[in-house]
Amino acid sequence: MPARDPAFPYRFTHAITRAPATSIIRGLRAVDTGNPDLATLRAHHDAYIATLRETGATVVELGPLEDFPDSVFVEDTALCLPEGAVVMRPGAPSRLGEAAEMAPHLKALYTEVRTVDEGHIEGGDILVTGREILVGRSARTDATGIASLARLVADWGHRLREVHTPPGVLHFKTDCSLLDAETILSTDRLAGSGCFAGYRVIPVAEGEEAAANTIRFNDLVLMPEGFPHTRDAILTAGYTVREIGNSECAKLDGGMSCLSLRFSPR
Ligand code: CIR
Repeated sequence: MPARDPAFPYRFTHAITRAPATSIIRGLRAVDTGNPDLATLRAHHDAYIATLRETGATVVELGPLEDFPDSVFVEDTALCLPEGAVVMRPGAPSRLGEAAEMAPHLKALYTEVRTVDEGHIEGGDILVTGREILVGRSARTDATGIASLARLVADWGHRLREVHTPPGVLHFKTDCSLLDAETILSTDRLAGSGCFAGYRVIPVAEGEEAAANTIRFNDLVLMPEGFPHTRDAILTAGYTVREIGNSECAKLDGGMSCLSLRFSPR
């Protein structure tokens, strides 16, 4: 097995995004706070893509899928690793078909594409760090799905650690994100479980829990706008931050990580 670059979880040559469908107004949400405004959502999505491109990455923009209201949230359809991609098996019945729609696009960029074929697992529950892959059990991700993923990535040299997504939280990464191979931004309610022992943890400011879902993408940290205390904590720790509007995706429980698949295929 070739040596892995320790920066592999945050250095990327490629990203895949998907344009929001007009059907997104029927998208899943835990609490109804109103429908997203499509023009604003598209403007935020465009800013997100432009920021990914600013780092020099190639962004593959896929067309909207009207049959799948939540399909803008591509992260949940796959896990992308240097050695290959794994197509997920979303636990939300309305999202199951999104994974098959993603598979051909991954096959165009990777030589190895594998598929989870039992249980359920969504990409939002998976955090890849410099030393392991953390997978949160949640309402969308079950033990069978996690075991299936563990088998599929074992011969690529990846080790999975099962953890728990806090009750009432959609995905594991709703509450945390990777800032570098050893540093995690996390809410206190998640870090309090002890799942990040041995990592450096930067806490999300109290009352700003919705700021936990950021992405480190090459030299930038993309975070939702409107969370000044958490932004300042990330800046003080030495990262370069770009704030992106997320008011409309937030109505559907979506954040920065959900909007892209990020990878560097070998
Ligand atoms: C859902 O409930 O599946 C979508 N409305 C939001 C998915 C967000 N995805 C993510 O956090 N990875």
